[in-house]
Amino acid sequence: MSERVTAGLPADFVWGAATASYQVEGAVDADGRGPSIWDTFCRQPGKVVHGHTGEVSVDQYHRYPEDVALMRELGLHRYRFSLAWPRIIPAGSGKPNSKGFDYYNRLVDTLLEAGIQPAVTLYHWDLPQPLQDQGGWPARETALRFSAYAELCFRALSDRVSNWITLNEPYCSSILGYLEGVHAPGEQNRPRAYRAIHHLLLAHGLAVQAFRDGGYPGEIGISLNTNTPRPATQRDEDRLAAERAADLPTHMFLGPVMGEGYPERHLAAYPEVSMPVETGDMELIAAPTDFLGLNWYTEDAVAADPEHPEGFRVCRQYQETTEMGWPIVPQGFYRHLRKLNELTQGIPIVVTENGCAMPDLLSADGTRCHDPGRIAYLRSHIEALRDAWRDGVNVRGYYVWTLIDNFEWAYGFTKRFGLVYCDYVNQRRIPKDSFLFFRELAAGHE
Ligand code: IFM
Repeated sequence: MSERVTAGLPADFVWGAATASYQVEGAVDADGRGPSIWDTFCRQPGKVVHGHTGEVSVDQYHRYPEDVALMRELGLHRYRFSLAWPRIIPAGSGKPNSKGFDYYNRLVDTLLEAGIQPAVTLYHWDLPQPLQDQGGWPARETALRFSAYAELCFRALSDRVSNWITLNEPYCSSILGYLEGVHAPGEQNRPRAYRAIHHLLLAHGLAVQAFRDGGYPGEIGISLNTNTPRPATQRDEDRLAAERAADLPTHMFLGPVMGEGYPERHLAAYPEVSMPVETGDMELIAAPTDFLGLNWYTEDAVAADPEHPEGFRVCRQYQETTEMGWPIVPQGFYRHLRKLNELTQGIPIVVTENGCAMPDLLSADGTRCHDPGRIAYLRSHIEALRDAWRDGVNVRGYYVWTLIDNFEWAYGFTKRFGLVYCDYVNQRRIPKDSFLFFRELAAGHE
């Protein structure tokens, strides 16, 4: 008999599932919520496939009791969700909206009654639109506003919430949002994107400082989508290309958080960029966190390319891909966990996202949903994580992305990542086979 997927993981290993406010809540006009940059972006023609928006999505704002019941059935230890800043402070700064907190109080209480610990992300991309109108993340002021918002959240929820994540994937907020223009707010401007990087990291540092100064109980960290591409060949130039390809996704974010500053080699490739660092910023950003969150999906192979400002190009790969077109490379997950453990000098790593969009097959009577591809992906990645743990990586938890199919940003509802299928016509929830697989796994049977 082959060994259990999770054999050897510690008894207190955390099994969770993650979502984000704009992706699941819907109810964008309910109870005084203000507009976010994603509401604006979705209204611009051609930005989101089929003109989809998060207006209704899976309506978790109203259907959270049903979703928490599903989480309980799944045996989750923790549910990671994000707070919508525009629900809590509709204008981004100034007067809070107590009805925004009412919702999160209801959600947190329902989770706790079900025996599930909340893990709260403060920012998962839904910046209040008024703050974007005042300059967005390229403006330093936004970081200060974030700090005030974070403090309000700690005060309101820390009697029941002890797991906090400041930012989710600041790479996406800055690079996809301000350089590539494929995420809100849809800008394409490298200097502004890099200013956004610094102010996002500053926002993180200020929130950690507010958390420590307030003496709130529990743990705080940041979720980064770092990755370390592999060289396509063992030639020296390809190895160097692979190192350089990690500069932006990994070292521009992890470097400052680990107290090592921004990677000079990367910045030198873009002379038009200057990081708006003020005295004391780097110390704030480097304040120790209790864990590092890792969001990981795929690994690229890269080769040298003298035409590229950073000297690399992404190569074709033979591996099968998910519906996102992302190659499935569980060994890459193992490699990256090992690398990250080195880079973070062993502080606890929590995988705050991993999962895949895969074809789902609904049974004719609509009661079952078969997704063998997702089960295979999850199994192979959790085995890679288990092997990394055995080989000394201090990885303490795993949150699957995601609990339920939802609004996949620029792809709208065309990509399904959930353990639960959602029929968007009638909001019916149907647990997929991968839901049953994950339940076995969290229970220690698989
Ligand atoms: O859906 C996203 C999530 O919001 C952030 N990390 C990647 C996921 C899949 O693309």
